[in-house]
Amino acid sequence: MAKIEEIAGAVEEGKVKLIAPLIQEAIKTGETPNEILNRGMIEALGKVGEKYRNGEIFVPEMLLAARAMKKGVEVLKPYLISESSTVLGKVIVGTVAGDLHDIGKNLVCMMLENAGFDVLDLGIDVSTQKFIDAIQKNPDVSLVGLSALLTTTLPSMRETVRVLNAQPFRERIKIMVGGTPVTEEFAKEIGADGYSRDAAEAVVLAKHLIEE
Ligand code: B1M
Repeated sequence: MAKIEEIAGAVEEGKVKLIAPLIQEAIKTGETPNEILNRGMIEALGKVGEKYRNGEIFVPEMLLAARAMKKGVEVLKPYLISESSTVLGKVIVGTVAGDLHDIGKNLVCMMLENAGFDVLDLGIDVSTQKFIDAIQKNPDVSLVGLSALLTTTLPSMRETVRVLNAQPFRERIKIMVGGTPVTEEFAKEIGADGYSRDAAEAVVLAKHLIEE
């Protein structure tokens, strides 16, 4: 079996201990870090989501798969990160209130850092007030990124953007949003400045927004 398939299997089955050696072996055999991340891990987690939706697995299995994925990202990080000498700007990122999903948000943070952004990650379940406090404490922030993975936390995203839009600091920041249930239309409707589908697009969007 190809190493990438073994990695995907280990993520799907939540075999955390197998992940690091499998990734190291895959790298040795010439697989690229991006292939390992996309085909080995992100796709596998997508399958886990489908199985959960179909009632084939439950939250504990989903949690184990998430742990395996996190371990994998940790092992891959040094291969994915390249030291950037320029600082493009400071960005505050967080998963909105009520939402505990952070794997995608962490990838977005990693890619933004990689591209030269100074990233302040507020974590998960971030209240609107926490976003406001962080923006006020960091007057050099030019970008704020909100992530949501649940249809039930889209209202939190909407509310945070609504409150941020009414703040005196709004003129100096741009707001970008993302996460599976978020769409371009939703982003426009709630008054965010931009939406991106994945971490790579988030970097393109972030660069575009700070140049505007
Ligand atoms: Co949850 N979960 N989960 N989950 N989970 C989903 C999201 C779900 C789609 C599964 C399903 O039903 N098929 C479903 C949501 C359904 C819906 O709302 N319509 C769901 C559910 C229902 C739940 C619970 C409610 C289950 C329960 O308790 N009954 C519960 C909610 C907890 C809460 O948040 N309050 C829950 C819990 C969990 C775990 C804790 C077990 C775990 C999360 C662990 C963690 O994150 N630390 C988990 C997981 C792992 C998933 C799935 C399987 C995988 C999510 C993931 O990490 N994907 C997920 C199914 C799925 O997505 N297919 C599912 C990989 C990641 C790389 O992709 O996060 O989409 P993603 O990020 C992408 C893009 O979306 C984008 O870029 C990223 C990288 O390319 N992006 C941005 C994300 N944020 C961005 C921000 C940006 C720009 C782009 O700009 C700022």
